[in-house]
Amino acid sequence: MNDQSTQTSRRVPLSLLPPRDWRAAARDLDRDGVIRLAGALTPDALAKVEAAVNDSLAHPTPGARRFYPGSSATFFEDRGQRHADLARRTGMDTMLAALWGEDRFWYLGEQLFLKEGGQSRRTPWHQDTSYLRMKGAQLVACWISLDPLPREHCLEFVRGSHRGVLFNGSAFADDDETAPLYKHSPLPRLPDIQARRRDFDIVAWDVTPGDIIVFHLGTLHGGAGTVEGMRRRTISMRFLGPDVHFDGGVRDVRGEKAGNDEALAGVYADLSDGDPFPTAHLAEI
Ligand SMILES: O=C(O)CCC(=O)C(=O)O
Repeated sequence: MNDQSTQTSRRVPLSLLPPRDWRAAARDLDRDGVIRLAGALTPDALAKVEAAVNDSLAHPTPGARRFYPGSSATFFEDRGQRHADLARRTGMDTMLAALWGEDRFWYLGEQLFLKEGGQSRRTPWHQDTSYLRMKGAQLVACWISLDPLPREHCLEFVRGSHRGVLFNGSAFADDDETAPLYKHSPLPRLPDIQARRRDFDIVAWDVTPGDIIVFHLGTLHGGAGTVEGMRRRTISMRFLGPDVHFDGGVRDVRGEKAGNDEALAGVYADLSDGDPFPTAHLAEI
C-alpha cells in the first residue's frame, strides 16, 4: 500500500459522518469563501475538540498573547501545531477530502482564542493570507466555537472577499484596527469595515457547538467580542492542499519580522513566487 492509500484508509468513512450534500458545500465555499457545516461534529468528536482546546488553554505556548492588556476582559490568543491528530480523530480530514475531492493535504496549525470576563473587544477584520505567503484555493480554516454563540457574537465574513483584494494585515492596534502590520508593504490598508458595515456583504450564523465554519484564508473576517457573563472559546484549525503555492509577489516584506513570517522565515528562504508550497515541515493528514 502506498502512503496515499494508507492516509485514505485510516480516515473515518464519509458514510459515518452526519450526511450532507458535499458537492453543494464545495460549490458554496468556492463562491462565498465561507460555509457553515451545521452539526458536522458528532458529540464524541466535539468532546475531543473540547478536551484538546482546554488542554492547550491550560498549557499555553511561550508565544501566547493577551491582546488589549488595558481591558479588564480577557482576550487571549495562542497558536501551535499540536492538534493534527485531532483532525483525524474527528473526521475533519474526511470532510476536507469530500470538499476538495483531494486525498493529500497538510495541517498548517491551530490558533485559539479565548474571550471572557466582561466586555472584550472584537477581533479586528483581517485576512489570514496577509500573514502568510500562500496562494491557492485549497487553503482553509475550520473554525469551531465550543460555546453556543448567537450570530452577533460569531465570527463574521465578507462574502466572496477571498476573490478580491489582498490587504495589509491588521496590527491589532488599540486605537485603529486598520493600522497596517507591515509598514513597508505595498499591500493596501484594510478598509474600515466595522465603520461602514452596510457597504459590505457580511455573513454570520448562530453557532451551536458541533458546527464547523470553513473559510478560505483569504476571506475577510472579524470576530465579535463578548459581554458580561459570556465565555467564547474558539479554535481555527488550518489546512492546505497541493494547489497552494508560494506567494512571493507584492507580499515581499523583507526585513520585517511579524506574525507568522518569523516562524516561517526558514521555510520561505530560497522560494520564488509560484513555487509549490513546501510541506515537508507539516503533518500530512
Ligand atoms: O474567533 C475569533 O474571534 C477570531 C478567529 C480568527 O480570526 C481566525 O480564526 O482567523
